[in-house]
Amino acid sequence: MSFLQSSFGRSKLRWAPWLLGLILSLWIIGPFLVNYRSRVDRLPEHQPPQRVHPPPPPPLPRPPTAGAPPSDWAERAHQVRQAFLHAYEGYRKHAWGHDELKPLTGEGVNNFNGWGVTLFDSLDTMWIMGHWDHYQEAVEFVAKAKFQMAEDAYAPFFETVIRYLGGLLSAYALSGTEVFLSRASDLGKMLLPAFDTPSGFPMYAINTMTGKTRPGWTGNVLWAECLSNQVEYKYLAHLTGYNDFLRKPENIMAKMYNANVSGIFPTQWDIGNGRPINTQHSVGAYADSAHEYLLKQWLLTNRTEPKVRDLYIESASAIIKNLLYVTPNRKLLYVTDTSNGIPTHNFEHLSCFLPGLLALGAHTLGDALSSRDREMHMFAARGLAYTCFVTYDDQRTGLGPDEMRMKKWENTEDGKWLQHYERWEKEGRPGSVPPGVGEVERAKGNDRDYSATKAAYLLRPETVESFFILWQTTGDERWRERGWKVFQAIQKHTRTEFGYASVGTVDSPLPTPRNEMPSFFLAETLKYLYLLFMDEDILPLDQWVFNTEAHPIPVFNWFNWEKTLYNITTA
Ligand code: DMJ
Repeated sequence: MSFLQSSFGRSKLRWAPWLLGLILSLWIIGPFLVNYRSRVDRLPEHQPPQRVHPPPPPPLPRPPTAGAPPSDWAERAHQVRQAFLHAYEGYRKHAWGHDELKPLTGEGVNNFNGWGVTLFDSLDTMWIMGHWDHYQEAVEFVAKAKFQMAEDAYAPFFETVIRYLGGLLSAYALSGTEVFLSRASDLGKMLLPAFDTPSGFPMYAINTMTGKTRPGWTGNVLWAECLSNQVEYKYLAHLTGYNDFLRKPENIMAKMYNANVSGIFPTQWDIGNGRPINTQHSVGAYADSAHEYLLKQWLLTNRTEPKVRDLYIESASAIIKNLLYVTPNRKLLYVTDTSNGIPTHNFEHLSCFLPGLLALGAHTLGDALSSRDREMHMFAARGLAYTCFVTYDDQRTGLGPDEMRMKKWENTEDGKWLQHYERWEKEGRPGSVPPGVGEVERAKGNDRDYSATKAAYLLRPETVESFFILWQTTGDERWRERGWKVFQAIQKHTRTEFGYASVGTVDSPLPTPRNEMPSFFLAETLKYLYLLFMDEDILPLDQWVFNTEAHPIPVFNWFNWEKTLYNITTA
């Protein structure tokens, strides 16, 4: 007989041991219950927006029905999938392990560190298109990557971040294959010494073994180089919790917030004092992806960082005001660059990403843009993307030149798009669209309102990238039809026995091919065309942010502990 039984056994207090037991249990498990309850309450805030990790593989397009013409979009998507296969298998067979394929001679070339840039840049496209055998083989290659280099060699920081690091992070996000995250973290760390400059802006190139850096041709830093690492490093910081991955690129953003630049940021910056050193304004080379990363940083962290959003709005509105012009005859809308406020009237293929960016902004910024501005940004997007298309459609190959000189008005100011826009508004908005947005006839002869200053087509993605975003944001099928025309021209004029080749002269019936197939053709051009033709919305724009090399990165929320640790202020 136990002590408790003997004391309480038959007395009125015989329930007391049970009561004591209950109190004791509550005392032990109570705090857990309370804690669990508050954890459950906090969960929604901690959830990344509607993402299952990893999401199931995307659907594949229908293979063509025997003999039928490719009349529907699934069949067109299938053709792009086959084009990717031709390019990748050429690389795999003739240039495996090298950076890029020489598509005329069937050899490899090492022009981006010699680590196999085409393979890294292609990982997510293979996943999206469901090329499983090639994907699996590539995983094994990536698993062994060491990112080593000779003592006197240098990796270009910008290209290495957007192609290798962006490729790894995207492949990890899509597939959940852990080795991609490990390699991304290795590479991210090896590149960090590039930020160790007095300003914190990255040096042009770095040796991944020694950490030694070297400047580029300017001796300073281009704005695109400063602001084209935040998307990749922010996501990497979120995945790993490694402080420096966020601190170093955020330090650059702090310099931008305090730079007191109103409107467009100049193209060159002093790597010592972190101040602008020229007055050139551009959306083309030297600046392009920096404009992109203002909006995309805001989107990436689920629209919670208004400071960077406001920089985007200011700069996009200033671009519309100062850099957009229409040509005198065909009223082609274009974006140019200025030096000391004087426009050059050059229009680069590289700038054809801008219409997609403006459309993405108009689509996502909500009340942060007035309704007039939202409509104007959207009209600018449509007009610019259409001009990009016209510059393809006018040529005998159907491919667009890399750079053009646009015809200007006698009085340059008369060509400013904003003037035409405001006049159109004052006149009661005649027709349904402002000047520079309507369709034009195909040019006969040389009456084009522009001439090519660089006549090559380099397999670049910017035009079809914008078509994809315009299709996603407007649902207007004409963007898909235009993309289909571009794809057919690519098939006709750039396909070789071994892969696809850039061409030297777009306005010639038999263009001269060049012995180069840039990795961005597989990472970007074919991916955007594929997504444009797929009927399913595989990567919704409110859940994924494409880095500047078209690598989709998932939207995420900072955890509370991250906000505290990294000192992040959110709205
Ligand atoms: C790509 O490597 C990237 O899109 C970059 O931002 C600039 N352009 C090339 C392709 O044209």
